[in-house]
Amino acid sequence: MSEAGGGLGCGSPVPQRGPWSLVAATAALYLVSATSVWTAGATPMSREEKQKLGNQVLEMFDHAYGNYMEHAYPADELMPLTCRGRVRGQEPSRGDVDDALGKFSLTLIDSLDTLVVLNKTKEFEDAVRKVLRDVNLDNDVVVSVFETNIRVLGGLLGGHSLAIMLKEKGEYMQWYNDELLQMAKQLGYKLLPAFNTTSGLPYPRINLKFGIRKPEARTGTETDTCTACAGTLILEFAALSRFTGATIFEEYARKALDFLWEKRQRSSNLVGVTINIHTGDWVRKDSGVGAGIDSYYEYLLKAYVLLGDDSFLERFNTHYDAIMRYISQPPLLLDVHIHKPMLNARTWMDALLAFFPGLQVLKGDIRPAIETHEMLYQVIKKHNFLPEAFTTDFRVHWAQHPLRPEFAESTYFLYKATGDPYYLEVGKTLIENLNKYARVPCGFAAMKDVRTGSHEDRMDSFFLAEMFKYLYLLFADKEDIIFDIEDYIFTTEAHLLPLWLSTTNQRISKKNSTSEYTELDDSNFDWTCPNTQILFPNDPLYAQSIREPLKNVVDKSCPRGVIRVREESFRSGAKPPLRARDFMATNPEHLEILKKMGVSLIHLKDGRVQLVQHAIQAASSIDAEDGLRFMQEMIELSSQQQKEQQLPPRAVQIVSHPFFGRVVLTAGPAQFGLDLSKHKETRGFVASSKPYNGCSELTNPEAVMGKIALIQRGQCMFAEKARNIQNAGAIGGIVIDDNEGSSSDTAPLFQMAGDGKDTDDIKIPMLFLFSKEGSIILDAIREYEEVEVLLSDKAKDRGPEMENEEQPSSENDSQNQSAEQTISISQAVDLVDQKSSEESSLNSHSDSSPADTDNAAGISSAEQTSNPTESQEPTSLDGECTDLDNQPQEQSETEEDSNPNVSWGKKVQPMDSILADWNEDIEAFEMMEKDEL
Ligand code: DMJ
Repeated sequence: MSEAGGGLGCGSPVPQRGPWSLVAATAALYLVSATSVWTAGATPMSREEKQKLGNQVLEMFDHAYGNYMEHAYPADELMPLTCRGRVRGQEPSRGDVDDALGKFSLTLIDSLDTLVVLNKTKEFEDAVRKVLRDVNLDNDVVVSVFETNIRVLGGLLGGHSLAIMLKEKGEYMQWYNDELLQMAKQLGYKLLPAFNTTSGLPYPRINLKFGIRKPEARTGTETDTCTACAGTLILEFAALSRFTGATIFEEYARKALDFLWEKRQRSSNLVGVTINIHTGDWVRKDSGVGAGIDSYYEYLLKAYVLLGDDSFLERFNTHYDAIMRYISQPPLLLDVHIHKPMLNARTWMDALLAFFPGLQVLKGDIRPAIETHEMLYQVIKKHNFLPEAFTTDFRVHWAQHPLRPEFAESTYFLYKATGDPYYLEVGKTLIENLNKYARVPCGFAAMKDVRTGSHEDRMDSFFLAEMFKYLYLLFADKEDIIFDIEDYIFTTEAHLLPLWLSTTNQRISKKNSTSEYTELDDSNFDWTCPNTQILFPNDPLYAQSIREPLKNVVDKSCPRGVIRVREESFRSGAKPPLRARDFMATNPEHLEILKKMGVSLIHLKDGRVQLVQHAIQAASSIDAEDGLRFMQEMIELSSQQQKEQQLPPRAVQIVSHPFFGRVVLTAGPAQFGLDLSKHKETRGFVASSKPYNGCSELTNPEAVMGKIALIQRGQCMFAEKARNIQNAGAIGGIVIDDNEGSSSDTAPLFQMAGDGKDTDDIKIPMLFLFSKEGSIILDAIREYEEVEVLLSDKAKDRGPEMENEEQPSSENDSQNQSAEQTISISQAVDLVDQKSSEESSLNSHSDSSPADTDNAAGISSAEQTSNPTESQEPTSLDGECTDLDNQPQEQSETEEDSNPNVSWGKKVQPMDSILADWNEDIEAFEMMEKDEL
């Protein structure tokens, strides 16, 4: 997410019509006026230090951009671990994530205006020439309309905006003749067929060459799109219309926004996450400010700023009120159900919502912005990065982090609003963490798991479009930038559009007639801004005083209930509702409460207990609602326990020159051999075993003696390989998958099972790498011969000296998604297991190598159920807090010891699977609706 107005520019012609414009103009003044102010509380940062940090950002950008240009261009993205370009179709598909890739040199286009912001004008000139020379927008490839709009159309328009600015200055870009704009227009026309629906909402995907629906197009059958996908077009499309005079783009984008507005849920004024583009029905009725909706809200407010159209601000404010009423639970922002906005839809937050404090700054609502930002910062301090999702009690829910810029963006805007040097320190931490944990020799690699520090072979284009812009601007003084950033608005991808567009060609969009440039008479506009001190008290310690009470909100957090406590729960004398974590199946009082809530308890033959709720059997609608909440909590609890019983992935870190620990590979553990979570780590040089499959006595014991042996998967049991390399004197082993192209990006990791016999004789640690990760080590051997690795449960501090310092012990909150996320009123859900650990069901995991006997035995699924009342730390809402962060690790180890058949499923969820999980969540709520509570 990006934020408006670097830039909103109080000097921009914001029409002063009623209270709406006052709010935006107020925010504008924050951005303009506070840059040179600092407040007491945090120590001010010297100009030298700011410059040093700014230079560091420049160096980091060079490292990212330089490696992209050298090793990946003209491909869309850099793969920083394998140091090559990501070409769609040549790599295993990552699902929806790949829809951003259109074989149009995405990263180059997305980086264009960053080059100018970072004062790299020569490089910009060169980059523009390359775009004009090399980029083809007519490829037979199906791309996301949303991503192509924000990254490519936005990138071209941002590039054009700054190209004409430079040209006007008279030094650079003198040859430029609107070529980027012509490309933008060409692309705009390519996207238009997507809008050919009765609703006017665009199809989510389009074939750049063949459009929609034609047989060759391979797209056009989709029925749903996300709200943000349909509602994040207006800035780019309106800019395109106003730059070119072709009105159609702005009209289409307006029509889509009008439709979404009409479809808002009228009683809550919220919108759902996905909508049917033909019928306009909400498909997913959960509602938050993060994934799937985020930039819809952002664009309403920014459309008002850029286009000066009051109706956008009215809509934004209506939604904002609803967000603050239902979703905002400071410092948290929790998804709710659009029809039942007092019911939380989930117990976790996603990383995309980190843009929201920035948007609140633009709106002028600073307090909740400070609060949410502070909460997010504490999560970051704990995990070095913001995990893709984290729970309300701040545990990792999805552990990956694709170097998202939203938190940096909000940090920048809060600094602009408050002038508090605290936010400079926050930015410094972001820089340090990026260099320490994400920097690899060939760029910056996304984190696959923030807990282990392992990497993904991925550097998204938004990292260059957004992250470096916001970080650079954070430390820059006015004179460090060659143009006035206040004259521009940031799109969601941080592309810059000039605010003068607000008065250009304005009429064409409304009248759909002329293609002439029309200067508006601006006598109606008030060019002054209100005094922001009314909203932002004249207190230098204001921001600090808001942060202070939240100082330990993450570390000292009590786990929160799944559903917010309803107002009714506070009615005097009423007992608080029964919480799932307190429930005991043997307590008669609890059974009575269950009955009142319409929940029945069924004892299964195998000793487990099923809970089923029939809301109509509840004593009252309030009890029925309590019952729903109870069921949802129980499912969460059950799913959490499953996660806690599963082993987290391990890390293989290359520590020798030139990697120095900077490349961390996600590895699967073994159910036998040295347990790395207990014994910290094993470090050694690697050597390939002979035979490579390790299935017989090694013929090269002298080569593997005292080393970590590399063995290929297949042909015999994992344990047999381990014994053979151990007998040859190896101190550890890495099994590399024999399925070419397999990767933990696309395949679920698993544990290597024993051979069904006693494996106590195996003392060395064994880890498993998929083929792609394994080939990074094999390539390193080819290139550098001596390659040293560290096998551990979590990446260790890196850097030239690779200090052996220990990091705090890893959490065990696995990100594995339970198959039992959905709750159904009439559907039985296995929840409570009376026999606890005795009950475990064996399942063979999907073996990608059928001829392979490695996994023939002993792999179990995560289907073991357990009794929440026995294993969950008792925690009362108002009682003492238990630090859950340390708890699961111990719990897991105990369970793992007592049950060697523990396994874990998918460790990393690509975005499409995340969306699939969310779909499961929402199905549950659809069921709730049907039950008409
Ligand atoms: C960016 O592409 C944009 O900010 C978008 O709106 C959502 N998030 C990504 C970066 O995380």
